[in-house]
Amino acid sequence: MVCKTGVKYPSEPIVFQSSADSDPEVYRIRGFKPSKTAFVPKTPARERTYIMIKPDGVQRGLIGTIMERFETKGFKLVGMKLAQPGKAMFEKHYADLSGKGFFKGLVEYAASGPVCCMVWEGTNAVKTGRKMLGATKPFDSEPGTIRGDFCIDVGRNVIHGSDSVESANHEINLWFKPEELVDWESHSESWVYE
Ligand code: DAT
Ligand code: MG
Repeated sequence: MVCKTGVKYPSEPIVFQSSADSDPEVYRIRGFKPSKTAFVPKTPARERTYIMIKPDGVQRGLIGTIMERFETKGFKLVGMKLAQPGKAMFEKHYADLSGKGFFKGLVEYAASGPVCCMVWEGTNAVKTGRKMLGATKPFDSEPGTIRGDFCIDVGRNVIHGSDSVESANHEINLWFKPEELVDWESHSESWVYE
């Protein structure tokens, strides 16, 4: 499948009718010979994830440093803006946590200053993004992760990242209008992906 930018998207699984149809490239990536009817994607899926630098990250001048990590990793920026939308938006964004004792404080903190909203695209962008963020509690975040390197308190943990493809799609739709996302072709494409 070829997307608008001409980049090949491996969204359609390969169906093996017989071992003769099997693709050696799949063996190399997966490390095993697929069964006759196995559904094996040729490469992992390209995804988009919603990453947001919270008010503490913005105030502390960490936007550039954090963006650099995603950019140098090889992910492609497809949307970015600074916003200060107010509490109602964060009540929606954090709706799954509305029953938690820290919810009120979380919403107040998130709405207290500008946030930097971004959409990054790439293979496994959601899970990799979470790894780059580090654990929710900075004490548990490994050094080398964003939270591990730049913060101490869970209530000031600098950054948000989608935790699944489903929540990424929901959060991208919540924060961005379709026309705010730019589908562009990176000249690094063939230097980042085989
Ligand atoms: P994450 O941001 O890693 O996805 P989450 O979705 O469980 O974590 O929680 C959202 C944010 O809420 C988190 O980044 C910081 C805050 N938070 C989570 N657990 C907390 C706690 N026990 N006390 C205070 N704030 C907390
Ligand atoms: Mg979360």
